Amino acid sequence: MNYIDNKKTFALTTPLYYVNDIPHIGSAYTTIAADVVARYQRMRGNSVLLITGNDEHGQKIQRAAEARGLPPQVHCDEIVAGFEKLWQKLNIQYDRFSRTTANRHHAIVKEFFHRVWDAGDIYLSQQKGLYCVGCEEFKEERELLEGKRCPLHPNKEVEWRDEENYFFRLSKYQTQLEKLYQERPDFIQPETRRNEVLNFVGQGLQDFSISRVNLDWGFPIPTDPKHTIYVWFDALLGYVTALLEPEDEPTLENALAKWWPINLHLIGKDILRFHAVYWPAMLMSAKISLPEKVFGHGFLTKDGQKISKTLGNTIDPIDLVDRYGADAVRYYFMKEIEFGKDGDFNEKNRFIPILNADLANDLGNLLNRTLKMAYKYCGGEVPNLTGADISPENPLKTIGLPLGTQVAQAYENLAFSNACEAVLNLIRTGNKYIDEQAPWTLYKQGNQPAVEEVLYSVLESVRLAAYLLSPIIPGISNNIYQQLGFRTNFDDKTQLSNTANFSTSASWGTLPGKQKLGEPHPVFQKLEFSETSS
Ligand code: ME8
Repeated sequence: MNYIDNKKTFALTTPLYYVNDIPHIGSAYTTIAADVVARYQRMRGNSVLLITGNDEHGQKIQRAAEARGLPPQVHCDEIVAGFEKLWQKLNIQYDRFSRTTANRHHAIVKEFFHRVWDAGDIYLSQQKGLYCVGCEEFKEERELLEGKRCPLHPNKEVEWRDEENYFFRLSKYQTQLEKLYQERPDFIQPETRRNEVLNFVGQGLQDFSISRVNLDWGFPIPTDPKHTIYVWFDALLGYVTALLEPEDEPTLENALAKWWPINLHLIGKDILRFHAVYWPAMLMSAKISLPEKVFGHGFLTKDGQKISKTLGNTIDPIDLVDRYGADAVRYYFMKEIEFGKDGDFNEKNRFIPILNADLANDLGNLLNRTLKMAYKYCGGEVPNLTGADISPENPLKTIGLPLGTQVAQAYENLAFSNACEAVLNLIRTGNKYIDEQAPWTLYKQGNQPAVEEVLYSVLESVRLAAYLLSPIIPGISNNIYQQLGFRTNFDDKTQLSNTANFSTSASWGTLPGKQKLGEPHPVFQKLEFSETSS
């Protein structure tokens, strides 16, 4: 394990998204999840490096630029700016933005190529087959739909290729890969994805071509510049380039010094093979240790249908955030879709009702009504109690005490939706508890100690909920913390990376008595369905 200043390092990646088009809701989905993991790891006091970026080379991008009548680099720069804008709007705190057109990336690709070449794992041969430019991948005929169409890109025909290419000796790594999957059963997650990979590898691995001819947009093969390096061979190394410190010379040694091995590659199920088969084999060939884990999540549909331009049902994530805010979008995807499974986006019937129920009615309302009572009955201060003063039978204390550990475990397992459900259970119980206890009646009866116990335990539960949900809804959590009288800023990376903070803050019963409360105001405005602005 790597320790820096006594902290564990945790490096994670999103895919480096293609720049053939403006960002897709799917890219937003993976990146939100990655940001949640990064924020959780920072909360645990770890040193975190979140890598995202763009994959800019290859035929698909070259054609997209041609279609717009732009030089490829100009096209890429424009699209990349759109990704950066989206990440800012979604409150994604990435540490590195990897662009495969960067000069330092070229240096890393060259050095890596030479290592694989020196290992004797690259040779020239004839490549014949059907190529899907959308996937940037050769396809077997049995993988295709009728009319030789790729199931992922059915609006485009695959193209016949018969050309001389350089090949990577993937087949040489068959046994080593199988050993890897057996010895490290967690390497590929979830289990269904692991099984897909075992099946694929079990059929026997074939060498794959890592160069293209008649394509300018990419890096030349260092030993034979008539060939261009295959986009995937180049793109996967974008993760390594991203590890360089800004002032570092771009060498593999420097890149691998501090953050390698990467702890988690978060990807969608569509690019599993590249990450769980090709990538470890490439690293084995270059004598580089392997990443810790590859997690392939499911695919999003819209109103039950595949999202595609042809169907005209794409969702512009920027428009969605503009209409509903970052926390709403982040929460919906993390809470409503079991991470790893496919999931649906339905704006009117699921997105809006769920956000209104959970964030406005349950969480927001509980804080708002309790704060108002704390002003009325306790002079605008947290009642002068600690968790230890609250009766062990108190239902909020019973749920609250083990909650920090449960939710931490859910985040560790990337079970975001379980994390949300566990917190919501506390919140819903809080609303029920306050209705049953009726502090307004207790106050009229002059039972001030009972009023204070009720209000303390509810305020503390809202605090704990805000803390534990802060990786998912940092804006709302900041707002709740301010209303509870704290100056915490969940967007401040330095403030959070302190291990002691987590054990205190994730424990029920740590809200300081007599803390001056902030002004009550709704933390989440009820959403109305609005038509897209575009
Ligand atoms: O594959 N549902 O880039 P890409 C969920 N450049 N996630 C989705 C999705 C959907 N409907 N559609 C896309 C590439 N995604 C390569 C990666 S990495 C070195 C190179 C997400 O722009 C999901 O994460 O096609 C998927 O794996 C990724 O976008 C594909 O992004």
